[in-house]
Amino acid sequence: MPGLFIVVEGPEGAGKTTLVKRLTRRLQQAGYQVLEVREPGGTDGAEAARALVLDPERHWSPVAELFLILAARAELVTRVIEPRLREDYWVVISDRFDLSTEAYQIAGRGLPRDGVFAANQLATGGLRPDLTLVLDIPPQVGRRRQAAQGKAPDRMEREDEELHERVAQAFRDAVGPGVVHLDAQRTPEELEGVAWDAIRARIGTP
Ligand code: T5A
Repeated sequence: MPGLFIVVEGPEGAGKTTLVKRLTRRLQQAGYQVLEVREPGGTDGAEAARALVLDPERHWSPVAELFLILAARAELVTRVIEPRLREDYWVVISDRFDLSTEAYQIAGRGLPRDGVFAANQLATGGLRPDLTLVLDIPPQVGRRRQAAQGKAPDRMEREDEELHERVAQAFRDAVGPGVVHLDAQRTPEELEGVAWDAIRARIGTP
């Protein structure tokens, strides 16, 4: 597809949302049309699934949690992301995508890799990010940043330290086509600079 699909990934509080907003501005200044999305979310149905899966009052089995997340992803991909990527000069930038499923549902919850990959393939129709920027940060540092914001923790944020350590390790270990690791303990300005370098390298802009 002619458009570019960029994903920002990492543990809780790594600075993903902050970076997505900064990169959106940079890309727009460079003349691209940019669509910002978050996962799970981005359509009415996907936002409803997000509210269900992150509701701290609800209990979901790991498999049910996976399917709520994948229901949201299927909606977002088919209704929003793919139509944009079919057009020139469009960049879709997503706050999380399928690497989060590997980190949380496979490494964190212990679901079987092959089954999760097959279900994700069905949900996405095989869509893969062109570039995945992984923000590496010790989970305690990210969670301290979140605590400083004073937000009520959601269902995932209430999980124990061991799960969050497995999740962070899975992000640190991630490799593959288009995967670039960035040190999330830099300042937001520095992080934006190195992320922009990675994007320029991918799109070939001098
Ligand atoms: N989930 C999601 C799954 O289990 N499986 C999946 O497949 C998917 C897609 C989504 C939840 O869903 C789960 C994982 C998640 O638990 P979310 O809201 O996307 O939830 O995830 P969070 O990580 O909880 O989002 P946050 O908004 O809390 O964290 P961000 O976006 O990483 O961080 P951000 O930018 O909001 O910044 C947090 C704080 O740090 C400061 C900011 O100002 C803010 O106060 N900050 C920095 N401070 C110092 N240096 C920097 N470089 C900073 N950048 C930001």
